[in-house]
Amino acid sequence: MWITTTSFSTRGRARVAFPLVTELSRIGVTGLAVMGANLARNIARRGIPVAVHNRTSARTEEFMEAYSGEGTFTAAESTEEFVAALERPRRIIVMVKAGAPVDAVIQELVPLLDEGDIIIDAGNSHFPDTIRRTQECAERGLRFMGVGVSGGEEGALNGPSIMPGGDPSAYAEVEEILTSIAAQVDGTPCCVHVGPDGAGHYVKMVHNGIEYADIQLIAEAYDLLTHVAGLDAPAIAKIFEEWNSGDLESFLIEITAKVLAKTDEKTGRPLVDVIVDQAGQKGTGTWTAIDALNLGVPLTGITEAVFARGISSLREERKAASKVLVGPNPSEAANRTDLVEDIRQALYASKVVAYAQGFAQMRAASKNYGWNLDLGAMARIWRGGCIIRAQFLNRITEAYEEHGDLENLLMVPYFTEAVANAQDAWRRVVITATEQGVAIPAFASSLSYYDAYRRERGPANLIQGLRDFFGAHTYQRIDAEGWYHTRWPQDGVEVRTDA
Ligand code: NBP
Repeated sequence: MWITTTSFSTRGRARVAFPLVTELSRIGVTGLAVMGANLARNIARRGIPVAVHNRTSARTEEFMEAYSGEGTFTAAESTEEFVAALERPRRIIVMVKAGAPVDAVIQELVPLLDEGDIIIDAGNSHFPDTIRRTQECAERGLRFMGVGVSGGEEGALNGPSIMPGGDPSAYAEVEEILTSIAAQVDGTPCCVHVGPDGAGHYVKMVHNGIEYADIQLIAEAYDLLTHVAGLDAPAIAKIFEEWNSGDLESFLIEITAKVLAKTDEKTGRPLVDVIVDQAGQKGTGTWTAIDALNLGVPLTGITEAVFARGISSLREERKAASKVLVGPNPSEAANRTDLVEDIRQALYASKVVAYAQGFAQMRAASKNYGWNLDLGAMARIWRGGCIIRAQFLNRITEAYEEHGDLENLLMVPYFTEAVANAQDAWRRVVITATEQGVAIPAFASSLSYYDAYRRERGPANLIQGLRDFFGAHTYQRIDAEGWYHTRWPQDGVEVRTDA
């Protein structure tokens, strides 16, 4: 039965009457900024009654004014009303700014909830926070889920990629709702239970890290096409459009063509030429790099992408340095006819490396945190809805299906061959960019990773010798078991230290 709410405050605005439903809602969403509002609408459009709430109730009013006709919503002004509007076990999606706001919302909810109720943090929370919150909620008999949601506002509304982490019993209570609102690819929802506590937010974090690497590689290709091949933005847009029909087919390549093709209405110039070259970031790339360092995983592509955003933000310093620090003289030879195809291949090979590194990190994290991640399934749920959705992810899923617990994707024949075929072009691009003075941190570091990874014997023997010399850190020998130290400055005699 529909009744008209009288409890909803208007905070000085004209009173607005919304139809309110007396039946209990199956799920609630608190936090009605762009992501929460769109998720609530997505759920309601599937015929599921949703309770909605926001700290500042004017936002709830605006939501109801705009979208109440899209489904069955119960608008709650207070947290108490919100909780009372939900069937049990209560399922509450928290979609507020990551960090302290999530804790504030949990603190408000906890005293109002009953044993077995489920709090679902669907924002971009840092996984250690999710592990802590899971523990704190469990101590009060509540089930907590950390759920990664990718796809931006459009994805939240029409079908995101969803990475749910948390207790399997809690997932069972929300599986039907989450899989119904997720993007669907080949009839499969882009949503699968990732693992316990922080696993969902971890996978979302690495997804965002890979997104950083993907975007940085695209930016480096654009830089080379502009400053070495001498092409303008509309010409480069056409190149990206062509690239989107091959191996590189993906959402990011598709929107790169669109961004480059856009003309600025004010100046008549390509819009990209009037955008300030200073990249923002919200932290997930940095978190990914930090955890890779903690785990000892070489994650060069994503980490260089984070550093590249850092150097982009030093705009005033770069302006001053451009007048002082000299680069090479531009050479005509650089503008080869095959340069565009070389750049395409360098981009593809570097992308393979970035994904190989990201998946290697998830493998290491899975072991370290005890998550038992199904990496093939992670690639499968990234095929639709999310920012890094790409054809390419099918190959990664197949690789895990065929080869099981892979140490590194580069060892799968499909990727081994792809990189081997691209390597000559990749090396030419790195050489050309270096000769021309164009920074290509992600291209170059990915190639260096490839060269380091494929070497049976690298130069770390010398590093160990030096460490033993100045710090008696000891070393292992290639021809004997055990650990050794040489008394370098004293008598030069080698002694076994673990015997
Ligand atoms: P924002 O990250 O901009 O957060 C705004 C929301 O947080 C508002 O509802 C605000 O309520 C609420 N909030 C804040 Br701020 N402090 C609060 C507090 N102490 N108690 C209760 N509520 C509080 O919203 P968003 O862009 O929709 O993103 C939501 C989450 O989704 C974030 O974690 C974000 O990182 C993640 N995410 C965003 C995207 C994207 O494309 N935007 C994509 C994927 C994931 P108020 O109205 O009262 O101020």
